[in-house]
Amino acid sequence: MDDGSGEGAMSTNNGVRSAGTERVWAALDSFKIEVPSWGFANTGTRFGKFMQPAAASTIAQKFADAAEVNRLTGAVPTVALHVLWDLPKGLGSVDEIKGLEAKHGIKSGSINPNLFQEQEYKYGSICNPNPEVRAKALAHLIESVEIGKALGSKDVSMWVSDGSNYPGTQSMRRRVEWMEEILGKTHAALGDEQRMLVEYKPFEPAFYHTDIADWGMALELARRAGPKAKVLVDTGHHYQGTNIEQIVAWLLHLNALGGFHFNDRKYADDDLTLGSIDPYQVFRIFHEMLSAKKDETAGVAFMIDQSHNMKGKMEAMVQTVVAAQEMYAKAALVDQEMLAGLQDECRLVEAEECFRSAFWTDVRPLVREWRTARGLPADPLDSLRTGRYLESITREREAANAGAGSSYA
Ligand code: AOS
Ligand code: ZN
Ligand code: ZN
Ligand code: ZN
Repeated sequence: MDDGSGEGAMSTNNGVRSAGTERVWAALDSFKIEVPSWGFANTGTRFGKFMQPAAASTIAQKFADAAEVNRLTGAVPTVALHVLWDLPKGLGSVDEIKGLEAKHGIKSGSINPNLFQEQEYKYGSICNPNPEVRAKALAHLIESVEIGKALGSKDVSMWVSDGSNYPGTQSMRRRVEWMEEILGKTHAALGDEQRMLVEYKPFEPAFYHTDIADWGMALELARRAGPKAKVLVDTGHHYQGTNIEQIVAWLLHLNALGGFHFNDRKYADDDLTLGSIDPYQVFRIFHEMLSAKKDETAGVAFMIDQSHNMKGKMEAMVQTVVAAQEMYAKAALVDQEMLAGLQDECRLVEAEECFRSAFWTDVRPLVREWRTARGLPADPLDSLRTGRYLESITREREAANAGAGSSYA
């Protein structure tokens, strides 16, 4: 069967590019993904940290690292910022960030408020029964919105870690009302170009109930907050077996998908590098994006949310961006028209094979050709290893990263 997707590895046939190749190049040209500042810093598990000599500690170092990933892959125009970790002076840190943007040629991406680290948030932030704590959380959210405005960044990504650990210890119902009120006020502060992305997660750090546990709750909260609020899908934030691509399809249909936090997992919110466990999952999500209508996917933000502490920070990030580009290229190989025809006729196996053979096509030679044509390194990971950047940051940061790895922070 000519499934229209097997031609991926060869970009030309007698100088004529196939339709699949055209689609892949167009997809790669448009593919952009945001890296998280925290993905370059030392992180760990609750059992401890293993320090890496080249890990970034300052926002200047994180910007430099993100810019290097962009230089190697051509796909990373923005870096996500964490208000507490990257802008310790709040709005007072904005000038420094602007200086880094100018220096490195990449922009600030999503602004991530921190509603989980302060002692006051022990029993919750925007759902805390104490009105003073809620007011503090709201003030932080408003400041995050203002930071976003000052930086010209589009998205404020809201991960609300609130929840409770034992049945009966909190009123889930009253907490919904408190949360709605604060999300509404935060939405009201947004500028014309800004959006609020509502992330959901069923577990951790709370292990009985989480206030925004799934996409239904996130969707309803976003709707009630206002038209600039959308849902953020973190791929690690689902129960085992959840059909994530179906959630994506629904949110696209409802024009409610704001963006993704990409990572991979085997068990829970493991934050492993993208595609390391289940590349087919990534492919299936990208397929939903590429087969949706253009107006449904416009503005959907691709962001990485990983904190790998075994792989080198730079290596892990480059590997992830490359994996994302490859999966996106594979998804672009699917011949949508042919697939739709096979689906309509319920030719199940042929439809599945059309889909699957795009996934199984080795697109790496094609992606390499695209990289070379765009003046990018043909093999980003190899360029990272053989280039000077890693060596020089290791030398510069080694002393600062020595020791102090045993306590979790
Ligand atoms: C936490 O599990 C979420 O994935 C958050 O999106 C993210 O890791 C956090 O916002 C970083 O502070
Ligand atoms: Zn996330
Ligand atoms: Zn997470
Ligand atoms: Zn995660």
